Amino acid sequence: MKLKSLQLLFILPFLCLACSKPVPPPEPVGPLPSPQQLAWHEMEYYAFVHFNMNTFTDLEWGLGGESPEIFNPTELDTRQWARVAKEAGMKAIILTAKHHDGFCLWPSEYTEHSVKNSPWKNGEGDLIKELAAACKEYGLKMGLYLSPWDRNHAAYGSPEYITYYRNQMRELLTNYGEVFEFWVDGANGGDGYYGGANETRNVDRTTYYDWDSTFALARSYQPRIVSFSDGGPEVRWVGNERGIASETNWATLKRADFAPGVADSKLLGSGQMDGTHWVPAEVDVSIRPGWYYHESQDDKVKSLEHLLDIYYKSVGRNGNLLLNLPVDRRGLVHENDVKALMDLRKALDETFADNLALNTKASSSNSRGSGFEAPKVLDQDKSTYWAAEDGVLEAFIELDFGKEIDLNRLVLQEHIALGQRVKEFKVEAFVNSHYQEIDRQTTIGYKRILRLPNTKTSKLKVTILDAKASPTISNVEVYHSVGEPN
Ligand code: FUL
Repeated sequence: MKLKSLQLLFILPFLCLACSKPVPPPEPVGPLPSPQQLAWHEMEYYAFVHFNMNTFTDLEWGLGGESPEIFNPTELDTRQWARVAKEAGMKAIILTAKHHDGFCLWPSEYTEHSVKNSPWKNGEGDLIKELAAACKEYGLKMGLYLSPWDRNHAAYGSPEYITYYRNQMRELLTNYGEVFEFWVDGANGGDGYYGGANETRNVDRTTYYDWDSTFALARSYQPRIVSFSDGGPEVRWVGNERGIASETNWATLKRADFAPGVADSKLLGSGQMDGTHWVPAEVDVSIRPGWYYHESQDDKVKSLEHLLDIYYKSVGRNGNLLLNLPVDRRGLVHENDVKALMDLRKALDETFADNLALNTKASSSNSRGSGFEAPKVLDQDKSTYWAAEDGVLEAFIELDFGKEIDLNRLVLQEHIALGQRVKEFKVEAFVNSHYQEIDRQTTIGYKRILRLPNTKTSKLKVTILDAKASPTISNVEVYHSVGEPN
């Protein structure tokens, strides 16, 4: 008898294992990101480069009648751009292949208004080719900005210009290897040179380009590309050029209500919880006041404090940061900008060096079971996550540090492959033997970074207060920044 019960004790766990069904993952809550968009989210921080005719005319918007003779960088070095971007921790460079004045940085077959008629390399140069090679060498991705508005082209405003625009798009997206992002801005129509007509031309921004077909063409040339504009289709503008995403930032949008140049900037900032498509926000901002280089702004490079603030309000608010570097007349990222970038990198590296959540104990008020328990938020595996049971919209995760520690930064990530869910959450610290609220916020999304007050605590609790469906959290990190202004 004794032997029998012992045997049973031994066999029982195996029997249970054999009969217990694996816990299925939660059902996704749409809209969902595409694989391209998931890869895009992980890029987080990359460079914009505004370098073109305006660099030499000291303008922000050229009229279109500038002579190609003016374009003449003396020390152009895309490898310097790529080295700087890489050392700054950026993942890509997006270049203004053509801005509103219409000058092309590659020898386009469809116009004379390009580098081929400039003194740079005796008209033999191709800046896109050079950038593609430099990005490849430094392990960066390349993106291209092709302004829809063209103040140089004689046919701007007519159907002929759309053919021209699409031909140029094809050149850029088929001749230079992989392009990760196609960038379309919203400025469109107005005064221009227009082949010498020197007049005002306006277009219907919603219909003129037939954007659905134009973006479909981009995808046909580069299946892994994401296209950016005020309303996506894959990546949206954040609604301002100050480097600030809204605190509430849904990656979802009612896409049909937006078009390049037709956008409600407030809605672009927050996204729409009930959006029909996954269209996450990209935060574009320049490291100087202007997008283009102006010597007069050499001493107006943003301070470390300002750049850190931008980082927390972009990457820290579920947006990607596209930080613009106005390459100078030599064709180099200016020394002052390089210094600012490296200072930012150093500050971020110091702050995020030591994840205090590692080796702590994580528990939760609810979990859907095996494979979805609280410690999954600490395993540094982006494919695993803590999930509450279906229908449970309020639940917490608690981290027990085992001793009192100092902290002031919290990183949270949702498992967005199953949709963005969290609507509201609070953060509490265990101070003087009881929990005290230290922050309360709305959305999380791909990534949320909170600058918390300096706090001494032995435990931290993150409570999801409301969500579109049971929360799925893939990552929690805790830090103590000492060098940064808090
Ligand atoms: C805007 C343009 O008009 C600016 O010149 C700049 O390129 C900015 C990034 O996009 O729409």
